[in-house]
Amino acid sequence: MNVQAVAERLDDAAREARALPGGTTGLTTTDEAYAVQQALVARKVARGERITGFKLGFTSVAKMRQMGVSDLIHGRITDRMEVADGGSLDTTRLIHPRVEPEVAFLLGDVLRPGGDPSAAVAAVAPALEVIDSRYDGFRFSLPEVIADNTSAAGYALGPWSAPGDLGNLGVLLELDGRLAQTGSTAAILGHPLRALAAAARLAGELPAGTVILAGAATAAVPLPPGTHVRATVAGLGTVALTTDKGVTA
Ligand code: 0L1
Ligand code: MG
Repeated sequence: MNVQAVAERLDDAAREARALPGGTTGLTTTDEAYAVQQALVARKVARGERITGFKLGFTSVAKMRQMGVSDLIHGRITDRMEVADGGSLDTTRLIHPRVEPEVAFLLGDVLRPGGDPSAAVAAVAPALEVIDSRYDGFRFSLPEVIADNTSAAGYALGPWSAPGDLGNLGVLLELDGRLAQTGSTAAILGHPLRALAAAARLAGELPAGTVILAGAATAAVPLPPGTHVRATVAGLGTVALTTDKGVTA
């Protein structure tokens, strides 16, 4: 297994919106997988993308069940993936996008492994994450999805507010005004702040200004072109985007 070669295959697949068959990377360990992810993200940075933050995946039982895995994973998000709240996401550059409702944190202070996550948080927001596996049919092994930067493809952030009690807030996901998923922030590792603590444990030190997507509160749903999607987190508000052919995010 050649780290750079696998990173290049995944990068090309994303840039050409073309799925790779799962099971063909030769990846067997999570250490190898994170090395590939790092090389993949380095290619994005070399093209001018700026890392804006960190994401956690498989933080809820619903997501673990949906994808048949049982481990927490993490990836990087960049400025190119961000869609303004209420803005448009060009799905022509994606393969088979799905969307999920999340909670995002903004760090006002550095968060070190073992540090108090609530002391480091400046603000919290409702979020949408768009995932787009670079593997055919979202079929992959755990090392493969890690190498693929945990399927990260897009995100939108709603209004930031001061963090209150996030332990059990209702979460709704609507597509074109129809309810698609309901859940609770309690589904995110029992409490979204636990995801933040896990992020610091997994990533090492997280600097002030980092955005952290804490993970989905429900299973992800397919996101076809021409769809208006909205997430509501009780007490935090709403965040929305529209998928629109021909408009670059
Ligand atoms: O929960 C996540 O954001 C991880 C996504 C990776 C797995 C998937 O593609 O569903
Ligand atoms: Mg997610």
